[in-house]
Amino acid sequence: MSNVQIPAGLKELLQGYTVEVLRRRPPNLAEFAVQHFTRILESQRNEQRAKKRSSKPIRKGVSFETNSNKSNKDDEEVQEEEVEEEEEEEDTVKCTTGKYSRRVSVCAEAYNPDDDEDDDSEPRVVHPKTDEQRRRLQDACRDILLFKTLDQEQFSEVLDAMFEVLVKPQEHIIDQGDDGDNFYVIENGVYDIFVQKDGVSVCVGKYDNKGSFGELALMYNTPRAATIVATEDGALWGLDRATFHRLIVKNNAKKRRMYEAFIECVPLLKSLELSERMKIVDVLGARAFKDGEVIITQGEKADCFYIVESGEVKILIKSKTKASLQENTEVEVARCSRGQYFGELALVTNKPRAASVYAVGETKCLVIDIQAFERLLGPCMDIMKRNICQYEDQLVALFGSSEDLKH
Ligand code: 1OR
Ligand code: 1OR
Repeated sequence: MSNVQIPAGLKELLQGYTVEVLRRRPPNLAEFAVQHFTRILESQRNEQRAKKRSSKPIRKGVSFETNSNKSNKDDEEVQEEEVEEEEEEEDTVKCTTGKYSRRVSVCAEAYNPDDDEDDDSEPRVVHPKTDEQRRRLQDACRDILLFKTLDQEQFSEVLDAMFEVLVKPQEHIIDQGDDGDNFYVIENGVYDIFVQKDGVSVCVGKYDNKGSFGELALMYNTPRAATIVATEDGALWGLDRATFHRLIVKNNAKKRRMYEAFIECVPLLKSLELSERMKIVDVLGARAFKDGEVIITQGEKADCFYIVESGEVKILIKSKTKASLQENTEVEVARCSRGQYFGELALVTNKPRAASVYAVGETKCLVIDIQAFERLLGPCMDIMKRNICQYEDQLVALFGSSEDLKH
């Protein structure tokens, strides 16, 4: 027996099964084992497809502008490979429940988070992880807005289902126009966002070592809305489409019910269509702050926008040269309460935060990340810019000149 080799991953696989048995106490262990391991196998296939897909565009060429110059032969080869891939996937559909198969027609399915009742009875996806992997995953997911309204049990199901994806420079994680397979949380790495404009791929932003992407195609059954390319070695955590649907999309129905009435009353969002306001609800996160807690620090890099849901915040600015004020003294310049917004200035001007913001008493804020802000709040930009002009006037009245502000 001494020379028997234990295959890599066996321990984790059996541990994962044991944990699930203890957690769910199934009446038939053998039947549950078949379901459990089938689900792992399906997710592994799904993961392999994701990797294959993300490596495929490298072959196609990283330079977007030169894509149209590809020879016909290249096109044919790529098409043939795609046909082969689809055929392979059809095989997978035959021998599984089909839940993990890639969609054939992305827009055929109407968006209705409430109508897929069978989702709840499905066995959970579990990708066994080492303690070290789980710790890294938890760190990466701590500030993910889409996870903020999940309860403890749902969050832990999400963590169980996530799998690690290591990426190389120039690797395409997502290609605009493709069907959605996974949602991704960034552990590290910088990722450029490209969007096609008049047939040319334009870089419209980037993710810098934090955040998440790939939720839109899964939420709305639409083709991928942007291309995401790694600019350096990086690590991501993927969440398969079925689990995303079962936990996040279903939770969105609850979120809409919870925030619809409130969002309707936010003056800034009045000019949006109801469907546009609901899209904001789908991607927002909720955060609670204690009395005196810092929400924004003046001078820091900005990555999100806030709306006060309850309580109050005070906004303070540091002055460095005004004679009557000591160096670094903070002066209160404004307060925001329910329905009012803050944190837009740095996102609009692309500068560091212009002021610090603190909670006054227990305060709850709705938070929207910079990508969703740019994507969804365009129609409200005029109102925000008008208010920003008022900041300038106030600034001059208070400090004499905007040069006196220390970022
Ligand atoms: P997805 O599933 O459509 C591509 O796959 C992902 O890129 C998308 O989900 C978002 O998570 C992410 N417009 C659309 N999608 C974006 C954008 C974006 N930025 C990131 N993603 N815009 C850029 C905003 C900075 C608007 C461009 C007009
Ligand atoms: P931010 O992203 O720069 C701090 O982060 C936020 O405080 C800022 O966006 C605004 O949303 C908010 N001057 C600068 N920022 C202000 C001001 C302000 N008021 C609110 N914020 N002034 C007050 C005008 C009544 C001018 C100060 C002299």
